[in-house]
Amino acid sequence: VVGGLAVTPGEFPWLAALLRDGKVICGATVVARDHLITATHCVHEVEASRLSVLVGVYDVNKTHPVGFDVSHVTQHPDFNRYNYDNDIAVLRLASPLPDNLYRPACLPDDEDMLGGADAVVSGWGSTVEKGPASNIPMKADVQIWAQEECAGAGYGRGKVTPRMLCANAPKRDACTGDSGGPLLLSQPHFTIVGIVSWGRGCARQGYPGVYARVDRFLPWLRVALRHACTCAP
Ligand code: 4AZ
Repeated sequence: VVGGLAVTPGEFPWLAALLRDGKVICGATVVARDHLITATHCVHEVEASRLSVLVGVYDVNKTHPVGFDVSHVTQHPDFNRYNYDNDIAVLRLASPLPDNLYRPACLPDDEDMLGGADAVVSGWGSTVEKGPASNIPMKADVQIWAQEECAGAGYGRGKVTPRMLCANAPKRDACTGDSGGPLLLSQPHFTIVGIVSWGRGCARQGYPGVYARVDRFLPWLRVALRHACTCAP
């Protein structure tokens, strides 16, 4: 996250780091005791046995990564590896997380009105473009763009599909390593509305962060989650 502040330990109890072969590669979000949401591009063609998640961990360099094993990955069947359309995946854990370790984020309502809303992005990604990953999670308040503005943004027509949304603020953005992590509305309760997906560089003017738009995937998500969401608002 560029232009952010350090997350306080325990502040985002749904925020997880995704490990591949024991190394942090992406973010993820806990939505039920045995399910997380991430980006398909983080797990594309990776076997579940190589994946684990850190939950309730703050400094990812202090705890030599021992994660919770991922038992199954559901990639979105329409993921497009060229334009990152449908960049969402569900991770199932081999065993449920201990109750005291996490709190799930909520899923959004059908087709929420999001243009102009204030949201927060968080993760262990770079704090400057091309910089190293962060040891501790960072957060930044960003604003969600109207869908029409986003579709006509610097990226050019057609690059941003209806399954994506744009968000940023001056000098604030997601960055490399934040992929798969959440964009959340904090009001009225923490709700995952986006998944960090792509962008040109980080915090460049006219090039907002682009996110998978979670409300477009609700029917698919409910099945992939086996109807297990247990966010109690
Ligand atoms: C990345 O490479 C990445 N500024 C994620 C988000 C953004 C750019 C790059 C958005 O994971």
